[in-house]
Amino acid sequence: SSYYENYHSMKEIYRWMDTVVQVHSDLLQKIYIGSSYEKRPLYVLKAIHVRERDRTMTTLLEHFDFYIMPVINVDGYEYTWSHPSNRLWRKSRSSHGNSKCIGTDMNRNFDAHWCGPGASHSECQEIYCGPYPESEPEVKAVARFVRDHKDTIKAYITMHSYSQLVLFPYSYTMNKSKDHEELIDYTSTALNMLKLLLEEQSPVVLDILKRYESLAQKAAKAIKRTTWKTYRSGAGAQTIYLAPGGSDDWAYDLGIKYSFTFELRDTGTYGFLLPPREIKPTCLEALSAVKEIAQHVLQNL
Ligand code: 0X9
Ligand code: ZN
Repeated sequence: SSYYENYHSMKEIYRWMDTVVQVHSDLLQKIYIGSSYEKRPLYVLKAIHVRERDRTMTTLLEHFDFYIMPVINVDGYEYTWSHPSNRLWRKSRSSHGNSKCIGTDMNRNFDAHWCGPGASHSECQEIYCGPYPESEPEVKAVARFVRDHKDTIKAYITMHSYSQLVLFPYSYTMNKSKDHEELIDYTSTALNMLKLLLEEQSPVVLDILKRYESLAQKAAKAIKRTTWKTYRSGAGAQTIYLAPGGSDDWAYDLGIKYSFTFELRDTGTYGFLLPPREIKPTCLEALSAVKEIAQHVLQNL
């Protein structure tokens, strides 16, 4: 099986980053954005425009640069390899003060209603928010990078697993964000009923209905077309649970309207231990959703 059909250690991922930027030096740049608690480097890959085989990809890359951070929790990820009994380690590997437990939940450490309901002040909890916002060097590095590029960043997507969801803000409150209607499927629910009532399948009607479909649902539908997997969409807090301090909500409140969390495969059969054979199709479907979002952003520029 190929490189993309397997899981890799941090060492292998670092090597891979060097190789791809070397082989595709016309397309990719490696940007150092800081270092982790255990002093591992944090990198972002920048994909710049170049002729691609894929036409939509060519168009998108003509208009946008893509910044990709393969791994944010480099220490935690390495720890899952060096300590196989902790294969599902979630948090960072930092220690603050004289705590008896290690690690902060990086997705509770961003400065967005930091440590409100849905996060914990207890160091030993999986959803420990850390001693203060951006206490984790990895979170600080990402936040600084996004802040420094906020005027040019049009969309932000953070990849997680698992549950097969396309989530948008907010997760720190049950309240709707001001862009809720564009992002969610309120219209599609209403319009699907209308479609049923009209029993109308004419291209004109379908086209009108399509234009009112939410972006998150469009992304979920792109996935459906690609691999036939079902992803649900909705606002984070309303769809799964209240969870403050996440990077998506933080990026949204910074002014990045199109901010999403993808919860990738599966829905619980294997959960966090997704079999390697599912990596490639999962990437393929996620990419189709990314493209759908990028196209929407392009149309609404
Ligand atoms: O709880 C989380 O951080 C995410 N789920 S996971 O199982 N991958 O840990 C959901 C994140 C949704 N967005 C925010 N909480 N902001
Ligand atoms: Zn996650």
